Amino acid sequence: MESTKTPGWLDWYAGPSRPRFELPAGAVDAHCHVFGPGAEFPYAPERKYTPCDASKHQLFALRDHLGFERNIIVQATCHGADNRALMDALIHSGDKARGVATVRRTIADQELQDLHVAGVRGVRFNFVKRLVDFTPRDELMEIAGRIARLGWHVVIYFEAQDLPELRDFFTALPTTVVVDHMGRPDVSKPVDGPEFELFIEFMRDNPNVWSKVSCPERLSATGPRALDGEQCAYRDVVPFARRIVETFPDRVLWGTDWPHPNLKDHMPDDGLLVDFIPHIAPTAELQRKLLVDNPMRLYWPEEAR
Ligand code: 0GY
Repeated sequence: MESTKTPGWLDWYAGPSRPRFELPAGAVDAHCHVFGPGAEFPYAPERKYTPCDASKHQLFALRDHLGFERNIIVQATCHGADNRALMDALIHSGDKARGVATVRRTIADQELQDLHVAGVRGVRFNFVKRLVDFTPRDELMEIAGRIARLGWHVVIYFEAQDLPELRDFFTALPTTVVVDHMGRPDVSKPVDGPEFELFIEFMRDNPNVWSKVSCPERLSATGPRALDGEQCAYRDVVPFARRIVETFPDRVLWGTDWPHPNLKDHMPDDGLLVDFIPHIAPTAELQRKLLVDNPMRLYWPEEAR
C-alpha cells in the first residue's frame, strides 16, 4: 500500500558527511527508527504523521558509514503498536540491533516472548500530545509490571513543561526508566534555571532514571551553523547535554534519531551530529561510557564488561 507523506515532511539527508570525530570501538547508536517501507509494513491507521520510508538496509548503511557498531531501534509512533517493521529490522541485523517496542495491555505473553527473542528489551511510553492519543496510566503501569519480569526497561518521551505532572507516575515505574532527548528542555532558558533543575533533580533523586542526550537538532534555536571560528553546531544545546553527561556519566545514552521525524526547518547531516558528541562528552572516558559501556549494560548485558 502506497501512502502519501505528510505535507512539508523533510526527507532524511541522503549524503551524510563522514564524521571528524572517531567513535570509540563498539559504539552504539542508541536512538534511531525504521519507517516501513510502507508497502511492506503499512503505517498505523491512528498515526499522526506519514513519514517517508526509511528501511533497515538504509539504517544499517548509515551505521557503517558513521562508524557505529550497533543500533537501538525505537518503535516510532507512525507504526503504532504494530512492531513488525521493528522486529524485521532486529532479526536481520545479525544481533547488531536491539529494540524498544510499543505494546498495548491486550498483548499476549507469547507475543512479548516473541519480541524478546527478536531483540526487544524495552517499551516506550509516549506523552507528547502531538504524537499520540492518551493512554490511561493504569494501562501503562500494568504493562510496566509485565515487562519488568522480562528484565526490560521503560523509555519515556515527554516535554519539559509536563514533568511536574508526570513525575509521580514516572517515579512509581518498577524498571530502569530512560528519558528521550533530555525531557526536551527549552534551551532558551538558563541551564541552571528552575525548569532544567527539576529534570536534574528528577535524575538525582531516582537512580533508576537514565537520559538520552540526543536530538540537539530538535531542541536548538541556534541551529546547525557554526559561528565564525566556532566549530560546534547546535551550540545552545551543549550546556544542557554536557551537564547531564558530567553529572550522571553512567546513566546516559546517545543516538542519531535517524531518520529524524517531524523536523520542520532543516534536516541534519548525521555526520555533523556525531561531531557534536565531543562537545557534550569531552573526555575519552565520558565518550566510552556514553557510547559503549552504558548502552551495552542496558541492551547486551550478557556481553557488557
Ligand atoms: C523522535 C522524536 C519524535 C517522533 C517520534 O515516535 C515518533 O514518532 O519519536 C518527534 O516528533 O519529536 O524521537 O523520533
